Amino acid sequence: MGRYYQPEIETASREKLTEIQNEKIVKQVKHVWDNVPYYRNLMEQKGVTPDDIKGIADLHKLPFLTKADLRDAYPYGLLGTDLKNCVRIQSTSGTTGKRVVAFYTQKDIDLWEECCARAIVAAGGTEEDVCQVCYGYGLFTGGPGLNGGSHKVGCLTLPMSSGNTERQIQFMMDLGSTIICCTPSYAAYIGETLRDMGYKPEDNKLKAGIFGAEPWTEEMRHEIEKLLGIKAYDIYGLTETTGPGVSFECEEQTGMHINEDHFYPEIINPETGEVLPDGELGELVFTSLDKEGFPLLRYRTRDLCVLSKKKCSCGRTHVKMSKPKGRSDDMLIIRGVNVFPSQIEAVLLNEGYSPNYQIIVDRVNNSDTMDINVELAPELFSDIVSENVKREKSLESAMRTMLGIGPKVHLVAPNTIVRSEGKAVRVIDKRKLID
Ligand code: DLL
Repeated sequence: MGRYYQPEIETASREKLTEIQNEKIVKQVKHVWDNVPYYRNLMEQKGVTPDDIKGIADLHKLPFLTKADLRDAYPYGLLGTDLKNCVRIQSTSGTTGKRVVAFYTQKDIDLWEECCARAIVAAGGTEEDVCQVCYGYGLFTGGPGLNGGSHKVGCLTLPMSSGNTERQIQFMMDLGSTIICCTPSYAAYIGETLRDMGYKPEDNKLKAGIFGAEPWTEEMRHEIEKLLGIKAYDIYGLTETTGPGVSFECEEQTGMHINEDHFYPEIINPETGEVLPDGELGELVFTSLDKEGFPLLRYRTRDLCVLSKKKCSCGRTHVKMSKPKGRSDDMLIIRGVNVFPSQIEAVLLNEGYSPNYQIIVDRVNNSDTMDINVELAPELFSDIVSENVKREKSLESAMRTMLGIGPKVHLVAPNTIVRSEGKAVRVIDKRKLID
């Protein structure tokens, strides 16, 4: 295997790519119109029919899809084919109301795994490699996506899933892992643990890491590269489009090539929806060009990015996206888990607390922490310490059930959380995740 997994498409000329995209979008819009009444209805409201879409240049005529649509249509409303043709679901970590359930046919899985294989080959992967996948397996797309990609490349695949760092390290050292796939914060943690155990970077056989699912900075890249003695590659994706592998970094490490034969990207002004030219910062929107099970058109990711078609030294021609530079909604990513402040508010109200709270997110030793200060109403206030501790524990457990991760809850006295005159400041994010 050479430097590319699918050289013909990964290095295709712009003309060829546009031709492919034009052909696919016409078919895909027709497929969605015929099979997804929810989206057909949105098109009708906008007065657009498949006849209006003759190619990518007409894409702007189509309506957007948002997370709110996914919620409205939950679970089957955006399904693009008979359920009997689907072989898998994956889902986001959010819970009721915010959960995204995506459906895959076998063809969808194959294309997804090919996208991940492209990322692994771009990081130097071949059939000689031992690829340790420590993204979560299960509903989260990280483990299954990279696992499939690793198989396609022919690497010896270690389906470790996340956690149990001691076991991760034992397998890594005993089996000589050469590629590691996980969140950047977990990579840093593994690196620190190795160092604390007395290993030097040259003691492991790792050469590359494929890290994503959460924002990370160039500083963090350098730290991980130093700790593990590897080259660290970024990978991006979201459940709604497939999962990891929507885009990936090559050796130039100056942005992630979008697999634009499968996912057509646009950058829009998040306020007006207007499409912006390459080079401008805006919200990333994806149209899946060939997905059958969950064929989302013009899906607003809420990730703020810049696109660039500058020539890349790796030879790949696909457009590059910058690392996401923030979000146009209030979603937080904490230890790889997507968290919305509204979920926290829902738990508090459910449990009989006031909606006066503040979420403090930080990164300590490369691991995210989340503390929630919750103000007690005067009638709940108690100066019996054991009573408060009991309440905190019970709230922490309710939060863990809702969010999938456990924050630390601190009950605070009535009227101690500063009231804002404008929008309440619910989140204090002390992590410096954006360069
Ligand atoms: O995080 C898929 C994934 C798994 C990507 C493994 C990469 C590696 P979701 O849980 O649906 O899917 O979260 C998607 O995570 O909209 C971004 O805000 C964020 N995100 C994903 N990759 C990156 C990255 C997976 N490389 C949301 N850098 C997206 C920054 C990222 N943010």
